[in-house]
Amino acid sequence: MPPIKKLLLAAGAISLAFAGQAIAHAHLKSAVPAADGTVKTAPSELDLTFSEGLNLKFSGIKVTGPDKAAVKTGKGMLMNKDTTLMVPVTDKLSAGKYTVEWHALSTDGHKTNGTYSFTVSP
Ligand SMILES: [Cu+2]
Repeated sequence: MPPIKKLLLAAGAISLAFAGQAIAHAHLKSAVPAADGTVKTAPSELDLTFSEGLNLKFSGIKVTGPDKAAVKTGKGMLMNKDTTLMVPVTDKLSAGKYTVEWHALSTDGHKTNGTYSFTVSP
């Protein structure tokens, strides 16, 4: 077998292995306000519920608002058997679109991250 073909096979096997593992990691299952959702009242906290328990020390969110301005958030805490990350929002959110960048370390030691947005209607 030519070396390049061996390499491609190995790469394929590795990506398959990762794809299989990814199912067991902490994925964002739901959020309040919901991902891609619109709320009429500015939220005073964000709740992110994951498929697995999290390690609080290495999990968190970064929120940015319209004009890419950083939104002040408080200290997060875990609920629901450590699967829900609750983060208080210190700033009063005005109308606009907000982006939540999250990162999580699940109790099985795997890191995941993602981004979603929600909108506060005027
Ligand atoms: Cu995992």
